[in-house]
Amino acid sequence: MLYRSAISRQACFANRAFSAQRFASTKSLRDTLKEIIPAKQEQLKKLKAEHGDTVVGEVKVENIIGGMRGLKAMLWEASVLDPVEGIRFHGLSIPDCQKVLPAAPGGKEIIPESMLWLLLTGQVPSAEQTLALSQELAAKGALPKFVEDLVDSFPRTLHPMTQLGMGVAALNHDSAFQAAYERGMKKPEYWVHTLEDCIDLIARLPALAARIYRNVYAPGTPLAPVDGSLDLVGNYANMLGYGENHSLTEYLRLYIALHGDHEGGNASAHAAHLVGSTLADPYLSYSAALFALAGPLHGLANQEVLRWQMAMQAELGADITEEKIEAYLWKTLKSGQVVPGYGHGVLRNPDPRFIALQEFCDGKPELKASPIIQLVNQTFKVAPGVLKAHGKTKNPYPNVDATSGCVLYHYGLTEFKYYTVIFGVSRALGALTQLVWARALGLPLERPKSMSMDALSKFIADSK
Ligand code: CMX
Repeated sequence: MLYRSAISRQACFANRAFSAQRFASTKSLRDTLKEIIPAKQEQLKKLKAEHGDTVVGEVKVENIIGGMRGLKAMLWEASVLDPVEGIRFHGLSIPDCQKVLPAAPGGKEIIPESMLWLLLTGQVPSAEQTLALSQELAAKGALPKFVEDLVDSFPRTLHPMTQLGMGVAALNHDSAFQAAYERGMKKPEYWVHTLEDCIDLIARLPALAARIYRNVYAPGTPLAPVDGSLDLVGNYANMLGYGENHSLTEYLRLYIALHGDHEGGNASAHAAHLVGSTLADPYLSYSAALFALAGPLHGLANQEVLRWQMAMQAELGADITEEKIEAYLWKTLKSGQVVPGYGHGVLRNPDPRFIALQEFCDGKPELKASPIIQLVNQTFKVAPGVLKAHGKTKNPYPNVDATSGCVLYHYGLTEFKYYTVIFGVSRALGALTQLVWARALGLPLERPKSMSMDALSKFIADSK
């Protein structure tokens, strides 16, 4: 609870919680979607017809030259990010989700299958529906032989994210959407085949990601096959070789569920949306997202955080005080580097995902006692003050990456170059959900208008 007070404004939003439907029927995922899609299509039609020319905001020169920051220009259904209170998935905050979404059998943390169901439908699934989805994913989880061979042919030195993106792109060999498109399917069928591809891809990601891990970090060792009795993350942990570690498996469930979506404007989600808008299939669209995620300002930050915290630990020695951390933070900033794990393009408060992961740590004595996690906590006490004094970042608070890798490290998953791959397994939940909705709603090709500096200067001169 130590961290939750840091976002006390969240309490003001309590009344808005649970806008998602709390109790779904026992219908299948496909039947649930079939039932809700017509109403959403109608909503969009009405918005277009009745409010198509309503002005939402203005476009300033600073938006055009500033990475379109803050510009409301995309439709994204599954989640909305408030700068102060953080992410809500169909209206549910992270603490709401922790209360209502089913866990894995024998576990306590949100199981990603239940988050996927929520993201896709806006409804909270029952334990039975979640289990049925787990079983479907496990049944579809094995990789085609040619993809195994492709991944096995990569040099060990190729970054795991490059391998993941290439593996995902190659899976489009079996794309149901692409095959149906070539047969001349009609528009109302688009979402059905998109959904099939999305479920198949989510199902196969653990086997692909685990194979990359085995090849890069433990070549020649056995790789467990997908086990039909396990959930998505149970299988992933098992294939990574950590199936016996219940705490790590639970952590991965929580991390993958919470990281599943962060509205649409972040680089990976937006890349999937942009590429998907060309009617490229979900495999090609999501491989684009993975290459965006591989950038150090985005998903690669979790590997950078650990590298930075460990360098700090090595330099400061055993007796680490807040004064020493403060001096180290200034040294980082004065050398022109960013403090990894701090700042955000939208958030202006500590990231609730960071808080949820810290609370997970608080509940485990071994994590509370872990020197690297203690260092994360100490840094959290000092860094916001230093970043405020530095005066550049609009958000001096931690984002989710400030802690995510340190827990993996504690449990023995010490290969930090691999951490973004786990993020990549997770982000599929939200980015692929939106592809289903984009096809169900018939969203068009994305095509913003660009301007040159000369054209901008002329526009400014002419408008004086
Ligand atoms: N340390 C030092 N300087 C920082 C900073 C940090 N953690 N965060 C932002 N700044 C600086 C920016 O580099 C920028 O400086 P310039 O004006 O010299 O270019 C200035 O503050 C203003 O930036 P901003 O508007 O606050 O932040 P942006 O939206 O441009 O960037 C982000 C957001 C995340 C890329 C940035 O905060 C950052 O680089 N953080 C560290 C890397 C990190 O943790 N990334 C993970 C993001 C989480 C995610 O992808 O989900």
